[in-house]
Amino acid sequence: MRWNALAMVAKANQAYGELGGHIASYASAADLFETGFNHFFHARSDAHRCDLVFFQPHSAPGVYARAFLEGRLSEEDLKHYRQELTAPAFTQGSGARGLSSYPHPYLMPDFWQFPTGSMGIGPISSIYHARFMRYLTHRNLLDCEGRKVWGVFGDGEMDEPESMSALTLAAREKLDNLVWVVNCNLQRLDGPVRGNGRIIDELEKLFAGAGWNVIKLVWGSDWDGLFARDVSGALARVFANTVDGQMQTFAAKDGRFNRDNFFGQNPELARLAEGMTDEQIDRLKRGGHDLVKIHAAYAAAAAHTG
Ligand SMILES: Cc1ncc(C[n+]2csc(CCOP(=O)(O)OP(=O)(O)O)c2C)c(N)n1
Ligand SMILES: [Mg+2]
Repeated sequence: MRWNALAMVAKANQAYGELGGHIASYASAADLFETGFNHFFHARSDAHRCDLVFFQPHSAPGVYARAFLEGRLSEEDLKHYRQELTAPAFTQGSGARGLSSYPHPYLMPDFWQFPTGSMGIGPISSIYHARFMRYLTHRNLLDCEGRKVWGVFGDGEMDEPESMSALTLAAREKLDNLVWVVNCNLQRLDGPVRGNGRIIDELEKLFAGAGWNVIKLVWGSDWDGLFARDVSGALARVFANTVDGQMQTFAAKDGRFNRDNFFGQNPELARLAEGMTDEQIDRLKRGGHDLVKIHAAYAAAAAHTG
């Protein structure tokens, strides 16, 4: 799916260089989306009236790539990414309908539930939808018990005023039917989200302060052993002092660089990494790319009450 998403964007831009299409965003969010699709998001069925899912707009290529594997979109549709034209002259009789840049129920009514393309619209809409579903249930108008509203958003998107402005309403109304997944890849189009700070800590404070239950999924499983052996807290301390700009450098460099410059910061840390090869250090994952940890976080978030 990552490959097809990338190929779709690259081919569209080969044909028309001005189309654009965000290659890195879905690559970063793929594990977050797929864990949701495979284990948590409910489709409409006799047994379930369906969840509502607000997808990060510019990760749409990944959702199209998945729909293609499911047989819901054709190869011709994929070839018309960001070229949603229905006139036969444009599609050369291929039957392709084209795929809109961003989720858009007006352009693709049988595909997308909500428009999210203007960043911040998805976050605030998801809160009001969750609240309205509660309203319907409480007044016996429609039973929305067991249905969730999910939102998968970006860390840069959290800078939009709309993303933040209804947070306290969600807590006040105890909207435990609402789950947000904020992909803190530390990156936005124009650079790091917080070069000299730590976006995960900032967001934790903002959301917890507004009354939300916050789960930070930071480390992949292969860090568990290191944290267990770190009896003095050296690892936790060094991370607390590493800002996002530095984290991006560590992520971009290889195992040798990380042994020297990350674990090399003091003897305690260097000892922790002694039993590991450079390749193992290179492969240490962040939590957002560890399917087991993502599943555990989603399950905990979905089960939270109040
Ligand atoms: C209101 C608004 N402003 C600007 C944009 C253009 N835009 C698209 S993606 C993006 C950056 C998104 O960063 P982030 O939310 O961190 O997502 P990532 O790609 O890192 O997953 C911007 C500024 C937009 N879609 N909507
Ligand atoms: Mg980002």
